[in-house]
Amino acid sequence: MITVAPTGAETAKADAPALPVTPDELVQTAQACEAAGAAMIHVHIRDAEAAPTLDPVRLKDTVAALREQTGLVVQLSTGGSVRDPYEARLAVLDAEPDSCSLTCGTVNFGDDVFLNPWPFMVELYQRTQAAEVVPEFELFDLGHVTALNRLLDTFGAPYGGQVHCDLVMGVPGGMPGTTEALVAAVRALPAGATWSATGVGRTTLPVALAALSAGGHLRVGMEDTLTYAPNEPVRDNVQLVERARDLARLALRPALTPAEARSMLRVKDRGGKEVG
Ligand code: KMH
Ligand code: ZN
Repeated sequence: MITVAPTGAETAKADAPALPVTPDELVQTAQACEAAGAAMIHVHIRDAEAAPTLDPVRLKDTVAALREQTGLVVQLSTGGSVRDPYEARLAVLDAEPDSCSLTCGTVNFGDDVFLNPWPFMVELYQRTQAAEVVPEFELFDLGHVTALNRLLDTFGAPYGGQVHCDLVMGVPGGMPGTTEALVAAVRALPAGATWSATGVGRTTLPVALAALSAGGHLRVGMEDTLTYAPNEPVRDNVQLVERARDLARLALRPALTPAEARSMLRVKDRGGKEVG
């Protein structure tokens, strides 16, 4: 499964003009990435000034637009930006996405701190269960896997029953984007969990190759990667999805369709665009 994370919350449009920040840009990017092989989209939205926002109306409209105009599994970020308050992050679920991110611990994030204390994780997890939204457990560090196991042991299975994780590697402050770190994290995952991996910045390719060889899925996109090769900025999100699709083909692990991804993740059927 290829997930595209096209926007993120930390890069300014001025620094990366190809970053999709308007609703139209986001839908067009989503459609092009779906055609290139993506099955899920990890969504951060921006306001009219292209600043990160968790505005509830904009979130709802975005989910509706993506559902009408693509077949992608729609995953909203509950991480938001490093400055978003907990209440706004919890309220993301009101937009009724198929899936949401749920980060399993606090991590230094460059010069900032991405806060995910245990009580916040618990509250968010219980809200995903009540709202029938499939969480994707974001693991930035090995200790986050411990917290994930504690969450499942204490509060039971996620909605749908499938535990799905995403290793976010190479963040300055988190686990390094290396094969050794990936193997250590995967070994500690609960039995039966599915997982993807993404390597931030220059760890993108090593992490993708390690994930493919270890049986994982891939997340790519301009949220995580702005440089395609040394001295070559990323052209757009499609370029990153196409590279992931080609690597997966080479590994004889062709990309899942959105329908196959829905079935693997056991997302709730909320209607939306018919896909074959
Ligand atoms: N913007 C990062 C601080 C998520 O989407 O859940 C957090 C993030 C994780 O992007
Ligand atoms: Zn994100």
